Amino acid sequence: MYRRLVTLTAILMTAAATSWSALPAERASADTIPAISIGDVAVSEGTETARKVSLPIVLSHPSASPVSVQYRIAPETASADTDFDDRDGRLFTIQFNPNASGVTAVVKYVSVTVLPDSIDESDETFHVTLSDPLGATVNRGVGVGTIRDDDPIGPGFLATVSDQSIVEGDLASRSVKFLVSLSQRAPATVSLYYSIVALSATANSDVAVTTMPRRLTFTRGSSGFTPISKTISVSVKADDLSEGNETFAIVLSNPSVGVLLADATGIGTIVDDEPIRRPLMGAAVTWPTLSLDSSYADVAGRRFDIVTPENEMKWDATEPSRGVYTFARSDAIVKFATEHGQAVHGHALAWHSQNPAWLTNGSFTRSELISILTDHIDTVATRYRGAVTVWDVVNEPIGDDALLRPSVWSQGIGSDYLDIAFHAARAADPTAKLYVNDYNIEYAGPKADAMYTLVAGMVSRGVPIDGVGFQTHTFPGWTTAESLGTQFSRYTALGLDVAVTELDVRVPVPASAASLSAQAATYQSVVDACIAAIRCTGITTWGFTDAHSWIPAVFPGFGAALPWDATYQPKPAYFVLEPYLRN
Ligand code: 9MR
Repeated sequence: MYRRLVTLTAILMTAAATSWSALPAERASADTIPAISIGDVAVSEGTETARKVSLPIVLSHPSASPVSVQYRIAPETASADTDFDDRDGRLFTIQFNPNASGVTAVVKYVSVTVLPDSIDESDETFHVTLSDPLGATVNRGVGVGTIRDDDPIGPGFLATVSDQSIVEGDLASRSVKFLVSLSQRAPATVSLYYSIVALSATANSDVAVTTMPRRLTFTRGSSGFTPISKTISVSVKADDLSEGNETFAIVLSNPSVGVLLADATGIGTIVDDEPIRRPLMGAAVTWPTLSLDSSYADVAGRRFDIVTPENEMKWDATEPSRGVYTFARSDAIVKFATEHGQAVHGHALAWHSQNPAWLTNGSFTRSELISILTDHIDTVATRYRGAVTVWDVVNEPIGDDALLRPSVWSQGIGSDYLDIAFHAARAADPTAKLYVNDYNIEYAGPKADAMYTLVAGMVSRGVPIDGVGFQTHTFPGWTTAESLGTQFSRYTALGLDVAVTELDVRVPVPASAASLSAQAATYQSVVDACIAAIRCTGITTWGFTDAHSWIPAVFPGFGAALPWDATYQPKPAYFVLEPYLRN
């Protein structure tokens, strides 16, 4: 244990102007020296050998004009032992900006070095004395503080690491999540810099970590410090050892003083046996633009893994007259995708919208409608077997009222039209993943619940459904990683895949820098949710350039919803997606 009773002396100098030479008139008389005091001096953070001491310096000043104060920490006069050092005798400047009542406080942090001693430790008291610019002591400027050395800062005290798990990555790079907990009695906030200084794999040594120092700031809650969850990147080198679970250790250090925090060691396991994938990145594309705009075709062909025909596989495009199929445009997109090594997300086999007049205006019996539906699905899904890897078998089955949406299908066949459509799709293409796709199911609410009930019912009946598409037409702040993750997890718990299928984030136009930054944050939330959900297969944006988007026509005053602007320049949202996009 240590005992330190010390005194810090701060010499304070004041000036009304920021320039030291321009002393204010009020400085001429001791009576007009602004009242300065120090309150609540406390150690705010630090380690065994270096602390920061906070000095809340309060100025009570009648003037509305700003006042500059210069101060110096004088060599300490420790009354018990001399284990504090001032920084370097430097002059510091504080700017006070009096508020309406003329009173302001500025909290300054002073770094002190704590020299080792062998005296028993207890709470240590020190005081800070301020003096006026001429060196005379201002008696009001005295503060008393306590260093609680009983709460050791350094080895033996600090952080514990637990709960490590892989949250994302592919075979060459992973992110590992770990939880750092802090247990000590200390001031309300404690900052700790850490770097990953050691990592050892017991199975094979193919893991490396970034060692850049990072800062953790712990805040005290009612039951101690709130643990902090952190994610670090590790790169995994190829090796020829047989892969098994690999155990590694993370040791935190405090690079500011080089002290190793020995207790801050955690063990984690990399489950190499489980292939970890990046989400497939996709975009909706339209054939007219793809065929006419070479910039559009260039980005579409190079940057995405999967493309969704925005309109070309809808019923009005593929079967405009009963039994007469027109596949020129959908074929052209499939050819484009194949030439660019891309998969196709088929959209959509059964929907209430974009149906041809013969279908919506016809008076068909239930059994005729079932034949029409299954014939169509058979024809289209068979044609694109092998190219289409995911089908939106049914699009938007739930209405905004959270009931089964009225449509030619639900009204003409009944609620079992979904089961019929999925069975027909599986029969036509046994390998494509079969999805139901909808919007406004990205957050809790009656519609999300109705979708879950619908899908859970299909699963329980053995209907061949593989996944749920979350369209995610949203605006900044609306869709959060948490809300999306909560909805994802309901379906992944059923053994289904999930995907973001039509992402765009509309903002008022013309877009401001602030709204584009908020937009990027929402894109990030979607990426975070998809990365965190092991069964989120991909993220598709509805278009990719603001030059071609459905938003302005449907939401007047809004637009700029996509990652590339109208001239194909990347926007902040692009840089969120970039790590996952193809090159
Ligand atoms: O982007 C599509 C637009 O070009 C069409 O005019 C519109 C017709 O309804 O459909 C748009 O795509 C929709 C998609 O098929 C289903 N989810 C909502 C999309 C935006 O309306």
